[in-house]
Amino acid sequence: MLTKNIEKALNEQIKLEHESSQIYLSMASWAEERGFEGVASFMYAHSDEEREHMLKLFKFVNERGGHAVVSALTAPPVSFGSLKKMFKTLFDHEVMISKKINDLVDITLQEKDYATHNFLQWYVSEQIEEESLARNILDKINLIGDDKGGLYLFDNDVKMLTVNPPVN
Ligand code: OFO
Repeated sequence: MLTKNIEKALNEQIKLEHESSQIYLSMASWAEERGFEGVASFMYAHSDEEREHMLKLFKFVNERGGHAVVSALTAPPVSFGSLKKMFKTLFDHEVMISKKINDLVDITLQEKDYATHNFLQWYVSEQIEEESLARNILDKINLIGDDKGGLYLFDNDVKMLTVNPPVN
């Protein structure tokens, strides 16, 4: 059984994962409109993965006797400036999400909820992967700068990247 405090914190994380999905969907749209098909398909896939992250938490809350809530979401930005700025936004977003996961893990320890603590370890590992992938992409794009040919190759490369293994 979840304590009210943990149920509330998990529902906040559900909202954040849902918002992550929306942010990446908006990035997909921005990239697709500019002809960056590889980046767009990476963002579409990433958006789906974030929805999976949200659902995994959602089902856990209900399984543990809580009530998973579908909340209103904050709309993501519509425009991202440049590919470089967009991937910096993505990286910063994932760093923020890692911090939220860590805070959540902290609450489970305070409340001695070891089942939720154990469940959250998947997210802890996931965030290591997400941050490292975002950092690698940022490094690449920083090397390329504004070179058009480089950006074309970069777009192709990004298409080959996957964020994570399947959730289950
Ligand atoms: Fe759900 O990991 Fe990214 O945000």
